Amino acid sequence: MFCPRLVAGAALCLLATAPALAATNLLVNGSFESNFTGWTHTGAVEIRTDENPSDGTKQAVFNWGNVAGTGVLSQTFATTAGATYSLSFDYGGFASPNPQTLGYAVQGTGTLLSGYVVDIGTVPTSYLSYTGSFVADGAFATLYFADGTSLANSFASDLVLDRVVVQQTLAAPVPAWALD
Ligand SMILES: [Ca+2]
Ligand SMILES: [Ca+2]
Repeated sequence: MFCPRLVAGAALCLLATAPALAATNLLVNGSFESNFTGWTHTGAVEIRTDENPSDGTKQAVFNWGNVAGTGVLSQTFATTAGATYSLSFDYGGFASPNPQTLGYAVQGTGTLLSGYVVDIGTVPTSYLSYTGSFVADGAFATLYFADGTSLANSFASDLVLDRVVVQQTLAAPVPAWALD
């Protein structure tokens, strides 16, 4: 606490507060409102408006039509080694109640986070939200999404992704040498 003495007997005290971490999305175009801007995409993934986006008017749709789940999306973003980040996204299946499988991973120098989520198709898309966290190990990390839906389960169902957000939640610890 910082208490400069202004006049006899009176002190103005400023509470010491940790610098607030701005809750900004570190990803470019995480809601796909600018189509694939900021994302690298391969395989069966496209931007659509007609499967009930969870945020805005556009969404990423994997395995649209009766094709196997081959779509991959990725985006690289700057990180601070040792800092903690959250990853969140909305996902769902659209149309027939076939299970739609979405793999996700965050790769820095090593694999920082990975797993997969599954949802069955509904009309309209009923979204589920994933939230996870990871600790960065370098100056950059890459977020990957990969469709793991089989050809059989892709028939009459699609996998939908929207509102992808990466935020820093904790700063890197102060190194011990700086505390001396
Ligand atoms: Ca969107
Ligand atoms: Ca499909």
